[in-house]
Amino acid sequence: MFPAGPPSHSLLRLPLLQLLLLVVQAVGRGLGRASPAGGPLEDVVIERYHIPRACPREVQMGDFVRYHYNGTFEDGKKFDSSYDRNTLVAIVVGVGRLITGMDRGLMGMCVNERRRLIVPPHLGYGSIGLAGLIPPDATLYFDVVLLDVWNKEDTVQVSTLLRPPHCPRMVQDGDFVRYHYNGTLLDGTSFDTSYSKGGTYDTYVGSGWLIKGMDQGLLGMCPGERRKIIIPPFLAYGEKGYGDKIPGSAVLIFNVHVIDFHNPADVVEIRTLSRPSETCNETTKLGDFVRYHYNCSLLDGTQLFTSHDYGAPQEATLGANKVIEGLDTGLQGMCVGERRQLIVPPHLAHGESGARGVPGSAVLLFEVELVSREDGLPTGYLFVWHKDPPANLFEDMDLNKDGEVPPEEFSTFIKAQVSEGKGRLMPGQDPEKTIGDMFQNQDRNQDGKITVDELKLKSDEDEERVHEEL
Ligand SMILES: *[C@@H]1O[C@H](CO)[C@@H](O)[C@H](O)[C@H]1NC(C)=O
Ligand SMILES: *[C@@H]1O[C@H](CO)[C@@H](O)[C@H](O)[C@H]1NC(C)=O
Ligand SMILES: *[C@@H]1O[C@H](CO)[C@@H](O)[C@H](O)[C@H]1NC(C)=O
Ligand SMILES: *[C@@H]1O[C@H](CO)[C@@H](O)[C@H](O)[C@H]1NC(C)=O
Ligand SMILES: [Ca+2]
Ligand SMILES: [Ca+2]
Repeated sequence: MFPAGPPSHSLLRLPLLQLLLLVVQAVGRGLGRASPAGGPLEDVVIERYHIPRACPREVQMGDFVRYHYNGTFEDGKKFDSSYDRNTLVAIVVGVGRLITGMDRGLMGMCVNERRRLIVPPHLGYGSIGLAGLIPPDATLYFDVVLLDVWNKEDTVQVSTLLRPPHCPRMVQDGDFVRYHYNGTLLDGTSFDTSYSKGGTYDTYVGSGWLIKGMDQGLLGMCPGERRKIIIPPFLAYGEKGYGDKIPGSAVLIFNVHVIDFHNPADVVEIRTLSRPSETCNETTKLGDFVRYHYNCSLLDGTQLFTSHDYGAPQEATLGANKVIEGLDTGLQGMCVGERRQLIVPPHLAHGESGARGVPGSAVLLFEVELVSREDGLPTGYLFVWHKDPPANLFEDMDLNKDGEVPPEEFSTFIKAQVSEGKGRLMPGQDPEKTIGDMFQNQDRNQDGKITVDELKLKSDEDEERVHEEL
């Protein structure tokens, strides 16, 4: 994707430097070496007046460097400066592209180091000089600060800063990762950070959404892991750089903190923490009405919700679309008293956009404990008979035989059916309310009593339900 060799356009941007190079080559091959100008110095004098405390790497022959410099004569008069052009030098060092004095003077330099170089004429522009700029036999004084160094043989360098003791899985190609990062150049200049955006950076790994170096550097990370990833420019933004923050041919350092990741193919991960073996003869299934306690957090441990805040267990009918899909699945096959850990990927939770208190694309970690289980009712039903309803339903309901059924008679009748095990009410709601709702349904003209016709009418209408609902 990016050419690994030294970029030629950076030379075009520096007409003076280009001139210097051409002349240097002439001097180096012919005049300069053959007849040294005879200055007092044999070699470059290097004064390392600022050496940074940390120096993970020193400039070697063939490295690509970026640096700023000032050039002055012995009398202090400035003849050149990268600052004046507002462009630093980006070039391969030690291969004759610079004057020999500079090629030698940069060797062994650290990023952020500052050096003063004294370059004798025979390692500079010799006895000819450079028309209009450098007089013959000039000794040159350079002040240099190194900002960047890399080599086209470089690979992505990864160092783990913190690895959580528990690593359930590692990032693979195709995973969707949520992470925080701080991005700096080698000299420490910050160019970007996820923290300024109010959320994690979320992306697929290994699908070309990221610069190549990042696609590589994130592989194998655990949830919660912190890494430093150093990326050479040919695996980052190349010769062009990016925006006004990332210069061309810059090495990038990313400090990365992975919050969570998942794969679009993930299912709910279920781990049983404890299970009461003796009483576990019945497990939850689709359609069951369950009550459960839960704690919900992000993978990094951030607590989101807990049923303990509400003082009562959460209630749900499994498969009724009342809870996230991951819970509908994760709560099946449980027995009362069982505790589970569920890891729910976002496509089975709150998706890419998240929900109140839940970041988009977040993986959720649940701890659930099943409190109770009962058979549920089909959707829309308030009551079902376990067998056929009584043949003389209205007569049975009309307890005082006056031809009408007020709420009191209705309620007494239904409660009797339930307690005799002949039918059951919708779970999860106050029975009084359910019975009230049933009465309302049956009392077609809303006069506060059910007549035999009203009961028939309702039954005829709901032919399908006649055997199950009143
Ligand atoms: C070069 O000159 C500028 C302006 O005088 C100064 O700020 C800078 O520190 C000097 N030295 C280097 C290495 O750039
Ligand atoms: C980024 O920098 C901030 C401020 O220094 C720090 O709190 C945070 O932990 C850093 N994040 C990473 C991923 O290194
Ligand atoms: C399960 O066990 C309980 C109590 O031991 C019992 O009441 C119930 O009928 C059993 N259920 C099944 C399906 O065996
Ligand atoms: C949730 O957290 C509370 C308080 O830390 C704890 O008592 C409870 O056992 C946890 N698990 C469940 C399933 O509620
Ligand atoms: Ca009556
Ligand atoms: Ca009526």
